[in-house]
Amino acid sequence: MKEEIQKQFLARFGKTEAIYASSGRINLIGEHTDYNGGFVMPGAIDKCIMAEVRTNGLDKVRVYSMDIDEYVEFGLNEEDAPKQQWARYIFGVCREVIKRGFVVKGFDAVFSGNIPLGAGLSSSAALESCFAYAMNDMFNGNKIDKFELARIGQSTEHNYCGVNCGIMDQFASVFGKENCLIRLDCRSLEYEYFPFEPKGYKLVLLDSAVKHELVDSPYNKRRESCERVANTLGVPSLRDAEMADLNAHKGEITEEDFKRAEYVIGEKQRVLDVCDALKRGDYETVGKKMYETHEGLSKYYEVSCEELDYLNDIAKECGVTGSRIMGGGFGGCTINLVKDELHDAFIETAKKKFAEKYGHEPKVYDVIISDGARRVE
Ligand code: GAF
Repeated sequence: MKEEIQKQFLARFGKTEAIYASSGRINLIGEHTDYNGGFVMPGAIDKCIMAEVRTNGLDKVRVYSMDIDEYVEFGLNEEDAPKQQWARYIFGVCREVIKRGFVVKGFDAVFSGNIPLGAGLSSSAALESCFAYAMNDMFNGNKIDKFELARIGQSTEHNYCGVNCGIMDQFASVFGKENCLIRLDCRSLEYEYFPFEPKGYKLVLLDSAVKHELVDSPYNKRRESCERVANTLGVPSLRDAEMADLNAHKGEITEEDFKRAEYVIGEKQRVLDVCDALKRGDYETVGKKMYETHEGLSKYYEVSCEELDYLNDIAKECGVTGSRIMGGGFGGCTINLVKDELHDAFIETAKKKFAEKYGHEPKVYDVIISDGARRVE
């Protein structure tokens, strides 16, 4: 990928200078807890967005997306926002850096990536983190700390892309570390690296190929439900609520909002249980909690879909240790914790059964937990 990007850059803009990358992410457990001030357990993966970037001495950005085969130019003022969604991520990052009092000057860029789009692996966070990292390195002597780099990506989603996401994806993309999951407290941003090399198990993603699009999706509505309930309970966020509090206010909360909050409160505890289980090397418990999360996301939070529920059922039938829908939902992948000896048979069965029912096989990705944002050259 690197050579191809550099070749394209040379052809379009002459001379190369620096190349940056940032990763997609998985999340073992802790879904839809980030914007509720709760805990998450993501890790960056060995699939990334990579960009060659060089200052151009102009007051505009010129950028070519190799994968979409589109070229866009935009200025750096608020009114210069491009129309193309992919370019808005880059524009948003530039604006958020500038709004924080840091510097962005005109630059040229060519980028590409190998993170499957719409699979729930946070290709957008990777794009944001890659450019946030580049802007910091090229124009600001790396004065912006990593927490702020993650917040720049998150604000880009809020202010330029219409998704009121939490901090998990950008944090994982910026802070990712080889072979480690990150237990992140999304309220304080305290984090701890958890070595994750489960001997005898593999992490497998099965991509349903159902389109996953958080913009204009009910994602923001889920967040609003949680905020309404927290308000009714008189707490800053659902992180501060227990089931007893929720039950005590049952009469003041709609049935739908109640279910959403019930899921979030349960999930908060599951992340902590999984951390304890990981410390003991107890992968059976980890897997059990993953199934519980799926059940919650499907029946209470209602962000799953028929195809992902079916993949989850197949995993259960095959004796897979843990399986659940991963990411924001409304399509995308399941994440599966599979014993080595079951791996091949599970994948074969999942492909066959899924294809019989939906006419196409799910895509299979084996993932390696890897480093996050970095300068490659
Ligand atoms: C998406 C969002 F971007 C994250 O912030 C998080 O809420 C996730 O959905 C669900 O856990 O990836």
